[in-house]
This record gives sequence, structure tokens and C-alpha cells, in this order.
Amino acid sequence: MCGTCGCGGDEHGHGETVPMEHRVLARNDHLAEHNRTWLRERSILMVNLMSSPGSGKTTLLERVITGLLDRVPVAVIEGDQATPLDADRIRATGCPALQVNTGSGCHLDAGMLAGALDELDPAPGSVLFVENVGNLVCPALFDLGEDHRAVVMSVTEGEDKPLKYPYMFRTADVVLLNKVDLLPHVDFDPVRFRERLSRVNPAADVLPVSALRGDGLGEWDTWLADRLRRLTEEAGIPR
Ligand SMILES: Nc1nc2c(ncn2[C@@H]2O[C@H](COP(=O)(O)OP(=O)(O)O)[C@@H](O)[C@H]2O)c(=O)[nH]1
Ligand SMILES: [Mg+2]
Repeated sequence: MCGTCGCGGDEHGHGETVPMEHRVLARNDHLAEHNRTWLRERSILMVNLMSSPGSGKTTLLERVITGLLDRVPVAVIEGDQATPLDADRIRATGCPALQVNTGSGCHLDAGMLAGALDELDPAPGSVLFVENVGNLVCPALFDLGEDHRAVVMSVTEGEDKPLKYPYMFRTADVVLLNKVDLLPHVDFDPVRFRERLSRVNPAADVLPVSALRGDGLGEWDTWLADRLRRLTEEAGIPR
């Protein structure tokens, strides 16, 4: 059991904590389904970005939003423990953003998202990004109703992270391997990283990127455009 938020640790945990963890997560899953329905009714594609603090989530969003905004409405929900700093950075790109501060909480949950969706009210057909609280543990356990999970990991964090934080990497649809501009300066082998990731999640797409220098951002944009196209085709909406 996570001492900070009571979000549940190992689903096969010990003793009295298990039923409570299951109740917390079952309630969350119920609210996540409500969010999913809300998003489907509006044909909104929601992508949940997760990482440890400082991996480059906000910088990646600033960069990709600038390209997307010409073609599609975009909105961002920012999750942090405190400060409106990230939402301010996103708004500076011209994109609507709402900050949700979790206080001592170490993740966003589906209930917080439901309130944020009502308040932000993204335009139908939007791409909606959620920047989760920086943390490789608790956010992985909480379904927000998102269509896709993107995990950002920078090359300064070490190749072993998929093995050490398997819950996070197991549920990722795409892993953005950020800060590749720093590869000449750090001891990080992208091949060994992919091998370790494939042990916990062989299906995840891996996109090497540098939010700072721009490498791979076209591939990230294409990945998003492809998911948006699939969503609208499923809904039978012409764009
Ligand atoms: N060298 C390098 N630094 C980056 C890159 N992306 C982000 N950063 C830096 O990493 C720090 C944290 O970035 P930020 O986007 O705030 O991370 P977040 O906490 O995950 O949202 C900032 O100083 C960024 O300028 C990158 O691709 N290369
Ligand atoms: Mg950030």
C-alpha cells in the first residue's frame, strides 16, 4: 500500500490492505468508464502522459502541440502536486490548459479527471493530453478513461527502468525515449533498453525523440495522427 495516497501497491499484497485497495481501484475503474463514455460521445482522443519528474513531458507537449494546433483542436490537463507552472507553459502555446493540483497525492485519478473534463470542456474532435504527476509508480494503477498511455523516459534515467517499474511500462502503448541529444554524454544503450522493455511489454512502440533538438517529433506527430484517424473512422466521422 502506498503510504502517501493509499492507492494500493502490489495487487497481490498482504493482509488487510487488499480489500481496501480493490475497492479504491474498482471505484476508480467505474469512474474511468464514465470518462470514456464522455470522451467517445465527443470523439475526443485522450492520451495519458506519464514519467518520472523531469523526463520532458511538458517540453514534448509544448513542441507537439504547436504542430497539431494547425490541424485539430488540442487541450491539456496538467497534473502536479502544486503550482500552475506547467499549465502556464502550455497556455503560452495558445492551447487551452487546466491545472489539477493533487496536494499530497502522487497521481491523478478518474474522479479528478471527471471534474477537469467538465471544467475544461475540450472541443469535440480534440486531442486531449493529460500530463500525469511525475512518478513511475502510482499513476500506472489508475485508469483515467484514456485511449492511450504514453510513457516518457529520458536517456539519463538508465536502461533498467522497465524492469524496475514494470507496472508503468507494461501498460504503455508508446514509450517516448527522450533526450537522445544527450546520448553521446551518458552511459545508455538504446538496444539494451529496448530488450529490457520487450521483456515487460513486447507490444509497445518506441519513439526515440529529443524535445529540445526536435529529433523524432515528426514520428510522434504521425503516431498521434494515426490514432486520431482510427478513432474517427471507428466513429464514422469525416474530418
Ligand atoms: N537535453 C535535453 N533536455 C531536455 C529535453 N526535453 C526536456 N529537457 C529538459 O528537461 C527538463 C525537464 O523538462 P520538463 O519538460 O519540465 O519535464 P517534466 O517534468 O517531465 O514535464 C527541462 O530543463 C527541459 O529543458 C531534451 O530532449 N533534451
Ligand atoms: Mg511537467
